[in-house]
Amino acid sequence: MTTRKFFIDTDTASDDAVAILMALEWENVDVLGISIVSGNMPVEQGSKNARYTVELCNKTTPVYIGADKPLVKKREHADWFHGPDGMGGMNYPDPISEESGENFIEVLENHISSNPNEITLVTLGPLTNIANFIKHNLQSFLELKEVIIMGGAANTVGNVTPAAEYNIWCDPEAAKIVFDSGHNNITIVGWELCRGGANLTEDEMDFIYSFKSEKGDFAIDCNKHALDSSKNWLGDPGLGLPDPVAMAVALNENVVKKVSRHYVDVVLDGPARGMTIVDQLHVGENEPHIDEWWSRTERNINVCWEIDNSLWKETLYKTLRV
Ligand SMILES: [Ca+2]
Repeated sequence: MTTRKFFIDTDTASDDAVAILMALEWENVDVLGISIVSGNMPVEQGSKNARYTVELCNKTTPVYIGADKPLVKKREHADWFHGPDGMGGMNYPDPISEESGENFIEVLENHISSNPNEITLVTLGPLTNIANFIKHNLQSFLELKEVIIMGGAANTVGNVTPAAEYNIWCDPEAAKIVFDSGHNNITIVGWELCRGGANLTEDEMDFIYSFKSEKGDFAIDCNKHALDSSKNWLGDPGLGLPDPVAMAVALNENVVKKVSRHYVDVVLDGPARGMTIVDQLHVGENEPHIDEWWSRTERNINVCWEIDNSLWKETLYKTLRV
């Protein structure tokens, strides 16, 4: 079986941790490195949470610290959602390993240069690190095999404002740089695919506990604060796990049931700041230049519209049973 090479960019809180665990436990995936970006957590706490997760999986995957603030906006964290430590207030012990002192941009650049068109980049946080990478070496970025982004909400409601999903809202300028990069295989897995029927029900959480595995317990325990927040703030019963859903899409190609390519833009200003607008019907192509904002006609992003919820959950279970 061919080994696939992954690189993960994350603002590690509780659902990121489960997504990282999934990639580390997936049989034919080699995670080359994990870069931390400011988002859910300040980078120091994100790094700690990522290293704890790597150690839980008995791996030595290097963790690199990236951008400690968005390109333009001020820092916004989400401890109110994920708990003060980002891990449901579980107060896990400090990891034994230190983060790498290397610059993740140079490390990723070297990996891509050694493995052109072979590396899958999965992003689980705001896109600041990736925008910085593009600004440093666009050509290298274009030589990634694919980019899977947990982010946005394709023409639908947001979770942090009525219009915007958290990751894109945190650093919309960075998202725009990534979306406009010219890479021909960028896929967005929006928040709308990670709620409702994608949420784990009480029975499904009990099912995971019934594995009696350390990783299964960890996956549910560290998300308890997120479970309550989801219920209380968003009125969405069950446990939503956006980053693991995006990771399932990256790991298992059958999870996505409907995907198509569109022009996607990011709103940079005003009350819809951070909103992802998808030209769902390609109207910009029918009447190019009819509107000053919609004069572009290229399709830049693969937009996921539907996933197989049973298969995403099976993909998750597979990595927690061990
Ligand atoms: Ca995240």
